[in-house]
Amino acid sequence: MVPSATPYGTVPDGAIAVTDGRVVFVGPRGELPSEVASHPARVIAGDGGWVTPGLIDCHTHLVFGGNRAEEFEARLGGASYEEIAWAGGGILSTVAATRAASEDELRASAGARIATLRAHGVTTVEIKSGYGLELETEIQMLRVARAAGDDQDVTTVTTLLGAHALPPEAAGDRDVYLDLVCEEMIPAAVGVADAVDAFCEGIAFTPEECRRVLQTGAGHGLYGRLHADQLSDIGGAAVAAACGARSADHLEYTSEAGVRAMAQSGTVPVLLPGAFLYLNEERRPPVAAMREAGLDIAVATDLNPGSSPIASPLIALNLACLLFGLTPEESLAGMTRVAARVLDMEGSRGTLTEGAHADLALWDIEHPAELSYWMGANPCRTVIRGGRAG
Ligand code: DI6
Ligand code: FE
Repeated sequence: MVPSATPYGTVPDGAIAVTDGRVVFVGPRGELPSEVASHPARVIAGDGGWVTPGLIDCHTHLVFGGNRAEEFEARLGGASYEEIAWAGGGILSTVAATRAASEDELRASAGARIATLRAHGVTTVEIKSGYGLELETEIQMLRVARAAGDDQDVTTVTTLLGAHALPPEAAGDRDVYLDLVCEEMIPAAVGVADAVDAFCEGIAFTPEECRRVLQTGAGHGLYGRLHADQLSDIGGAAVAAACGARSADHLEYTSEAGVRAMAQSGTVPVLLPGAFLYLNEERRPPVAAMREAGLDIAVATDLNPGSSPIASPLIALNLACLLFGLTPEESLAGMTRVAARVLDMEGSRGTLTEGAHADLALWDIEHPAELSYWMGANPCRTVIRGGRAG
């Protein structure tokens, strides 16, 4: 999908030529350069299907041990996500299960989740740590994320989320834990992580604490992301913007001032409708204000065992439309071109333009709105990564 005045950037009866894993031509079939048209090394026929850039799931927590089906039952019985967190459950129960799992177990279960995403058109996935909350396990999660991506032939981007929750052994001493994150985890993550993230929330870390984490990350060459304004407005979006974070994610409670701050700093809003759905939230992110401010919006699964056990990127597209009012075109851009910007890959992935990586998905659909329209169907016929089908 090339951004243009044409809806979806559609090229009817189009052709794409690939050399050495990169797109070298995209346009009408009749305009294929003659040397390619007459001597193709290999042709994959579209047979009337649609080709889009491979989907980019720019926000997941898919490396974890165990699952939280019992917590799901408890929440259906009336317990709130925050009550469960304050009682030491929630994220901390996944921390216990993740610490108890072996590296091989984590790699296999993460690999199975990545394989599911790939089967639904994903060629790039961002994966966060945050269920170790101790140096060794946090770094192990990042290592596992990269290895599991390689196993499944999916490009991975990794994010250190040491500031996800306060671990039990910190015994409430926030400063000691933040020292561990900033003085040990962040330096150790250089080389295994691309970015740093924090959970800015009443049940997690304050704006001041998150600022420290993002600034320390930036000092080590890790760009920033922030879980912001998911359950309350504590000014998270503005903190992300002030720190020059590439994205602020969730944003249900973000104020107009927060939206303006993001527009000024170029911080991309990432919407995660799965978490909104599972947590039975009522407050919706300020999509109209974002559009008015000229912000492009990214969409992701937030795949995690607590607030968003959603392993389908297409369901996330569907929910972004149904729950947040995105158009199917905005939703698809949010998981391709805009998601690439979040991951510092703008122009090289998430777009079908000359020079971009040849990461493509081929769909058995008649209209691209079908990618947001079906729930539970999977029209993905083939995924091509780096020019190779598999
Ligand atoms: N917000 C979320 O939605 C995930 N993390 C976060 O900071 C949920 C993580 C979990 O509940 O395990
Ligand atoms: Fe998240």
